[in-house]
Amino acid sequence: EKCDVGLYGLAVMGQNFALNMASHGFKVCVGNRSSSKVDTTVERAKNEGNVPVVGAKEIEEFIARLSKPRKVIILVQAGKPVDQTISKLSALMEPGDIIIDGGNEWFPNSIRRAEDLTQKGIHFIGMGISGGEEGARNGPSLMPGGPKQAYDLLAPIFEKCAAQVSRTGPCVGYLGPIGSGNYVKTVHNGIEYGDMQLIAEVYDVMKTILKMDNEEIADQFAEWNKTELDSYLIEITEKCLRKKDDMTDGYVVDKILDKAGMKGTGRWTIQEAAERGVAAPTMAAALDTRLLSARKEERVAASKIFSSPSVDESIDKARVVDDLKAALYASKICSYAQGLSLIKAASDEFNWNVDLSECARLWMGGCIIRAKLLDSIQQAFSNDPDLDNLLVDSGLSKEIIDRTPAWRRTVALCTTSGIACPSLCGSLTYFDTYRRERLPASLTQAQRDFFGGHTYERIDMNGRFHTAWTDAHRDIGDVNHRV
Ligand code: NBP
Repeated sequence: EKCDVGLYGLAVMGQNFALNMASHGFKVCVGNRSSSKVDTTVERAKNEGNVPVVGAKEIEEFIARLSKPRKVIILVQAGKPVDQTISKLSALMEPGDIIIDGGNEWFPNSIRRAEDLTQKGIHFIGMGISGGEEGARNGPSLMPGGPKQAYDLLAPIFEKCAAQVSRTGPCVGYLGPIGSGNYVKTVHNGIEYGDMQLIAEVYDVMKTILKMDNEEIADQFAEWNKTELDSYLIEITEKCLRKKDDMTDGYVVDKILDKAGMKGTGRWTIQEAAERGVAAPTMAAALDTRLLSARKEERVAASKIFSSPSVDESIDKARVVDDLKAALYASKICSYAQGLSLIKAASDEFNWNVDLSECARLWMGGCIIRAKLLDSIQQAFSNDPDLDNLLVDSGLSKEIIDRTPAWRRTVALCTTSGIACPSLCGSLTYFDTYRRERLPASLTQAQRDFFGGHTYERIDMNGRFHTAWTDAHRDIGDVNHRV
C-alpha cells in the first residue's frame, strides 16, 4: 500500500511533523539525507503510541512509496540544502506531483524554485510553520502559499495536523500564490521579535526601577495572562522567571549571559519593511537591541564611563505596574499594525491578495505569537478588509486612546531613569506620528529642495515646485518655478 504523504528532512521539525501526520491516521513515508535519522524516526513512531511511519533510506525508494499525485514535504535547512533536496526529489517526480517546503525561507527563493518546478509540471508550495518542536508534533500554525489546486489536495492533511482553535478552526488556510506563505511567516517572526522585546522592557522596568524580585514579576505576568494580554509569550515569561537553577543557587534567568542571538527571519522583516516603504519601528528596535546586546564586552567598558541616572525612590509601584500593563498592550497593537501593514504592502506589490483577517486567524493557535489580541485583529480586518491601518479600527482605536496617558508616563519614566525602552517608545512614536495631520516633513522637503533641487508639493496648489532659496542659488541661475 502506498503512502499518503512523504516527509523529507528529519531533524527537529521534520521528525515531529511526520509523527503528527501519522498520529492523525495518514500513512507517512519518511526520508533524510543521512539514514540514521530515518531509523530514529521509525523507532520514535513505534514508541509513541502506535503511529507507524514507513522509513525509506534511498531517495528512489522514498519516491516509489508515495501514492500519485505525490506529495512531499521537505523540512531541511533553509537555503542551499533546499535547492539540493528539490533537485534530487524532482528528478524522480512527475507532472502533477507536489513539493511543499516547510522551512523558514526567504520568499524570493520560493518564487524562483516554483518557476523552475513549473517547467517540469511540479507544483510548489512554500509553507511557513510556527510552533517549534512542540507545535510541529501536536499542532503548529501553518502558513501555505502556492498554487490553490495543489493546496486543496493537501488541505485534508494540514487541517487535521494544524493547531485547532475551537471558535475559528484549524490554524491553516490558503494565503495566496507562491512566496506569500513564506512572507507571512517572516513577518510573524518579526512580530515575535517585537513582542519579546516589549516584554523584556517591561521586565526591565519592574526589575531595575521597581526593584521587584523574580517571583513578584512572575506573579504579575501570571495575572496579566488572565487579561487582554493573554498570550503564549506572556505565559512562558512567567515560567522562565520562576525557573530555579539546579547547578547553583538562584534563578536560571539571572545566570544567563545577556547576549541575544538570532537566526535571520527578524532581520528579513526589517529589510523587507525598508524595501516596501513600511515603517516598522517596534520590530526594528527589537532587532537593534539584539545587535547591541551582542556587544557585551563593549557595553561593559562603556558602563565604566557612563553611569545611570539615580532612580526616584518615591515611585508609586502599583501605579507604575498598571501603567506598564497599559503601555504593553497599546505597544503590542502598534507592533501588529506595523506587521500587517507590511504584509499588505507586499501583497499589493506582488498581487497576492492576502486576507489579513485570515493571517490573524492562522496565528491564533500553535504559533509563538498566539494571543488574545488576535481575536480583535481578525474582527477588525473581517469588518473592513481594506482597513488602512489596524490603529484606526473603531474597537482598537478606543483601546489605544484609553491607554495613552499611561503609555506616555511609562516611556517618560524609562527615559528619566536611563532605562532604554526602544520598542515601547518605538510603538508610541509610531502612534504619535501616524495620528498627526501635519508633520515637520514640510521642513525636510524644504531642505531637500534647498540642497538637491528635489522639488516639493504644496498644500494650496497642484503640481511640483522648486524655490531658489538664496542669492547663492540665484547667482548660479536658479529660479523659482513650477515643474
Ligand atoms: P535544521 O534547519 O537544523 O536542518 C537539519 C536538516 O537539514 C537535517 O535533516 C539535515 O540532514 C538536512 N540537510 C542539511 Br543541514 N543539508 C542538507 C542537504 N544539503 N541536503 C539534504 N538535507 C540536508 O532542521 P530544523 O531545525 O528541523 O528546521 C527545519 C526548517 O524548519 C528550517 O527551515 C527551520 O528554519 C524551520 N523551523 C525550525 C523551527 C525550530 O524550532 N527548529 C521552527 C520553525 C521553523 P542530515 O540529517 O543528513 O544532516
